[in-house]
Amino acid sequence: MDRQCCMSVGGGAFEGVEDQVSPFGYGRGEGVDAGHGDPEWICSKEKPHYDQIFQSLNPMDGKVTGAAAKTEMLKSKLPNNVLGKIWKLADIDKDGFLDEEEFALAMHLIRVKTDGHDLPAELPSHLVPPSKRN
Ligand SMILES: [Ca+2]
Repeated sequence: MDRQCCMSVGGGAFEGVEDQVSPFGYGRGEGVDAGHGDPEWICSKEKPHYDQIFQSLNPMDGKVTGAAAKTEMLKSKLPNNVLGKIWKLADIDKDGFLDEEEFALAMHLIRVKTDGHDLPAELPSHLVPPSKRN
């Protein structure tokens, strides 16, 4: 052994990520957790911007088709399987279309993912659009 093993030194500031001791642990109000506990729907903040994109996709009866939404979502350069997952989370009523809120949610989830955060298996309740919470 002519090299000191870095592992024996300890993680320093990055130690304890698993048990949320460091600021890099999961559940620090980032990624899908952002907006948890806020009275306002997190997607509302960026919604005017998302609405503009939504309108540019020629919505019919207030909804955009899967094909139109897909074209926009592909611009994120995320892989198809990731976008498919985002679609499933965002199309809350599973009608194969995205309304204005579902679209904003899809855009939000794309942002979460491109920012390097993980996507949830199921949509956390604070991300469900207000109009779809019972
Ligand atoms: Ca829908």
